[in-house]
Order: sequence, then structure tokens, then C-alpha cells
Amino acid sequence: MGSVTLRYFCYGCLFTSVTWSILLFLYFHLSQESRLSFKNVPVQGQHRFQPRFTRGPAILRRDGSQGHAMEALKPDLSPELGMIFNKQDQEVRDMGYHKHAFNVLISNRLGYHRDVPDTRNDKCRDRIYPVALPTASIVICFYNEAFSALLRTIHSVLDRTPNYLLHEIILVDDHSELDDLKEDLDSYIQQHLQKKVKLVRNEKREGLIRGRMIGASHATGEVLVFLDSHCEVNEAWLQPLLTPIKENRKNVVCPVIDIISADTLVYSPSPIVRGGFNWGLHFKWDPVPMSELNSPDGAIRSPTMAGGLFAMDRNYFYELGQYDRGMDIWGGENLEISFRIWMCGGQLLIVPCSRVGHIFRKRRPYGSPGGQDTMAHNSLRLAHVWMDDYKEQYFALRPELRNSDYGDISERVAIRKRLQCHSFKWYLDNIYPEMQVSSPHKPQQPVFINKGLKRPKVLQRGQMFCVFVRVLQEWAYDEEHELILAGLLCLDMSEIRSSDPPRLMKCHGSGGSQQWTLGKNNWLYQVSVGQCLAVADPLSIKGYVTMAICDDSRSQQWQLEG
Ligand code: LR7
Ligand code: MN
Repeated sequence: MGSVTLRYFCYGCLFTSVTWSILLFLYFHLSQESRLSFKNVPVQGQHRFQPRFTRGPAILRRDGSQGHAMEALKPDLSPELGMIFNKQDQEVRDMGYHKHAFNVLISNRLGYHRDVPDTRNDKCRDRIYPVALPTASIVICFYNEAFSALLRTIHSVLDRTPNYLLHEIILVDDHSELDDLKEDLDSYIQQHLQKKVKLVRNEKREGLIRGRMIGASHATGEVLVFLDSHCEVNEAWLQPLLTPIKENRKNVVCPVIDIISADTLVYSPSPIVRGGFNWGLHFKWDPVPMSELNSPDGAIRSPTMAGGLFAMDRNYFYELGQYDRGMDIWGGENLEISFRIWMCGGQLLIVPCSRVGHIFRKRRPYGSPGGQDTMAHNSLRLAHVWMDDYKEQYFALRPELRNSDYGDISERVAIRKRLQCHSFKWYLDNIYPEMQVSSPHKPQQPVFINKGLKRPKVLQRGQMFCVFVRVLQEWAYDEEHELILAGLLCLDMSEIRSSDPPRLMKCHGSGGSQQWTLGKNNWLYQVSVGQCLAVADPLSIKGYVTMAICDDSRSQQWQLEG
């Protein structure tokens, strides 16, 4: 990790702001954890789980009994949803976290249908889409998915897609190893889903990249729509994706990916951001430049896509070379297809009127069969095929990969030639001019100073007159714009409760809530909440940090020094 040192300076106080902030973060973090654990909830006699929702249409539960869909009318779900009433609940939750890295207890209790808050801008509701749109085949590839999450994905599509546009849903089971998932799914499909849902099973684990290609090969609709297996589509999600494709078959279109909390399953709106990447070839979210905000149809051109959720003309998918079948399991294919779309004559768009929620997990609950780092393998392939000399930027960060084997890429190179694609320099100049190209190995040892804390202070009591107190915590600011403490905890903003102060969380490496851009005005700008890191009370000795609307105050100015 090409990390630099981040030091926080405070003058005239014995405890630094950061020390306090850490205590505060831990306090908030821990108190949130305990709020989520529900361990101390008294169980009264026959206390049954009773959601606070109005009851929705009748549904069939997994065990065959009748139930009611719960309508989450407010974005806040009842805290009772997470309560643990007996050992079995505890087990469902603990095993769920272990196997799926999200709260399966709540997921199961939500059932297979629920309403989600309509997160679209008001204007979207009045928008009229052409009635004649291409039909869609939805491809959902899954490996060891939690049954209730998969079923909610499928039913959200069936419930919120006009029937005449929904050609089919193709499920690809990527050789899942959970037996009950297999049996339950077979019988559920047979009993309830036969008409529009097809299930394909891979004989061996292929990974999501070849898995999607297998799904696509069974599809017969005009447009392919890929979704992860733990999504919930929102109102009128499909029409805004299909419309730009009808206008131009070379438009590849993504929805805004709303956030479903892994801990609470609360569905909340994502800010409108677009896709970028860093030289470590990790995807990240970037703010949308002003120039992209005034297109008449609201579409935003995006340099890259997150990967899991997009719509593309089926024939164009093939024309453009599908995916690289030499890529394994997970990672990198999203940048590869993004570069390919732009460099070879297509466009990648995000349409804010289409919203799809995705469960954002804090870790990936599976590995690759042989334990390989498939992200590195896949990134190497894409770097060698698409990045020309700019692959050096990647190798500068990952020198150990310079001589690694990446298999045969001749087919992919041939595609690039056949399609007469632009150079990577063209892509950077025209599509992603924000990307900084640095000369490799530039030594950097900066230090952050907050200007608001610079003036020396005299403590009120005691004889401790202002002395410089330096030190304290070594924060790393890495190439992915994470602020890292002690090598493993990242400064993180809650995506659900953006009014909470930042906290310490395990680094997840996917930008968003953990991405702090040091930019204009010396702000440490937090991309997912659109606010700046500030010292809460620069005059207090408990100078902890907080988030604030970016302004000119000195308490928001951070300087790299050193
Ligand atoms: O071996 C596998 N076989 C599979 O079928 C591994 C995974 N899968 C399935 C899996 O069950 C899931 O439905 O593939 C899908 C994606 O896997 P996730 O959910 O573990 O991936 P992710 O959401 O962590 O990662 C993002 O980046 C990936 C890079 O390869 C894919 O492009 C994912 O689709 C993508 N997800 C999104 O874009 C959703 C938004 C996340 C962000 C930012
Ligand atoms: Mn996912």
C-alpha cells in the first residue's frame, strides 16, 4: 500500500483531538454494535415477532405457510425486526453473518416481497417513457446466496417491472454449495415461478464473469440486464434503463445503486455519484462534474461502472466481446468492460431515475476455489489488453505483479484490434480527465495539519502553558484515498445515518464511505455524504472531528506537510 503518513497536530493540549475522536468513534461504533445485537432484549413469555408495518398482500413463506408481505412505509424498519427471541434466532443471525456477511435473520423476516422507499427525484415520477421499448432478459448469477435475499431480488423484479417488458429472468447457480438453497429453489421455482424464471446450473464453479456469459447465452430478450443476487429494484426502474438503449444501441446503462444496509436491511438512497477508478485498479465513486448535470434526459456519462447492475443491448454485448473468459471468480471485469465500452465506440451512462438497491456487505463471504487472488489476476489481464503504457501506473503500485503470469490474452487483443478501439490515452483525456497521472515512485511523506487548531491555546486550569504537543497517531492516507489507522481500521462515514460522526470500521477497499479526497480548499471531502471533515470545536480541548457542509472555515482545512 503506497501509504503516506498522516499526522494530526494539535497545539497546547495534552490530549489531541484525534485521541478524543478515536474514543468517540469507538464509543459510537460500539454503541451502534450493541444497538444491533439485541442481546439484552427481555423475552417475555410468548413474545412473538411483530413488525410495526401495515400488512401487504398475501405471500407464501418459505416453509409453505401463508403470510403477509410487510410494507416498509418508512425507510426506518422496526427495531423488532432484528430482535432475538430464542436460540434459533441467534443461530440464524450468527450463521447468516458467517455465511453471507449480512443479517439473514432480518432478511428472512422481511419475506420475499416488501415495499421500498421511492428514492427517485420527484421529477422522475412525471417523466413519460416510450411505450415501445426493447424487452429485457434479467440475468442473475449467484453463488451461495441467502435464499430470502435471492427471492426478494427475483420478486422485486416481478413486482415492479411491466410484464410486457420482462422477457424472462435467468438465474445462474454458480455451483453453490448450500444444499438447502438448491432444494428450496428448485421447489419454489416449480411451484411459483415457472412462467418467467429459468434456472441454469453450472457444473463447476465458474465465477461471476463466465457465469454471466452462461446466463446471457440462454437469454432471448433484446436487452440483457445484469443484477447481483441481493438486490431490490425500485419503482419504474427498468424503463429509464431501456430508453437510452432504444435511442442508441451502443448505450450501456446503469441505475443508481441505492444502499441496503447489511446490518439492518434498511433501504436508503444513494447520493448521485459516478464511477471512477484508481491506479490500483480498484473501482471508486467520484462526484459528478457540473458539466454532466444538465443533460436533458438526466443521464450522466460515467467513466466506469461498479459492475453488478447494468443494461446492455444483447447483440451489442456480443459484438463488443462479452467478457474476458480468462477472468476468474470476482473482480476487474467491471473496469475491463467500462474501458472497452468507451474505447470502442460505446457510451456508459448512469440514469438517476432508475434506482436499484444492493446489499453492501463489509466483506466478501467467499473466496476462490484455489485461494487465488482473482482480482490481481483479472486486473493484470485488463491492464495488458487495454491500458497501453499506463499499465506502468499499476505496476508502480504492485511491483510484485510485474512478472506474474496472466494467461493467454491474444483473443482479447484481437477484439481490440477488430473493433479499432481508441488508445487508453484517448480514454483518459476524453472520458476521465480527472484522473491524475503521476510519475511513479514519487516520494511523499506528507503530514496533515488542521488549520483551525493551529493557534496555541492556554489551558484554563493548572500551569500548563502552551507547549507544542506533537505526535500522536499515525494515519496512513493511501492511494485509494482511505484514511487508515494502525493498518487496518479506516475512517468511515455511515451511509445510512449521514448525521453520525465518522467512525472507525474495517477497511473495505471499495471507496464510497471510506473515501476521503484531499482537494480544493484543502478539504478532506467525503464522497458518499458530500461533506467535509471538520474539527468539531477547535477551541475545546476535546477537539473531536465531525462532518460538516463544506465551507471556508479553517476547521475544515487540512494540509499535507512533510
Ligand atoms: O464465484 C462467484 N460466482 C457468483 O455467481 C462469485 C460471485 N457470484 C455472484 C454473487 O452471488 C453475486 O450475485 O456474483 C454476484 C456479484 O458478487 P458479489 O456480490 O460478491 O460482488 P460485489 O457486490 O462485492 O462486487 C462488485 O464488483 C464485482 C467485481 O467482480 C462484480 O462486478 C459485482 O457485480 C459488483 N457489485 C456491484 O456492482 C453492486 C454495487 C457494489 C458497488 C460499488
Ligand atoms: Mn454484490
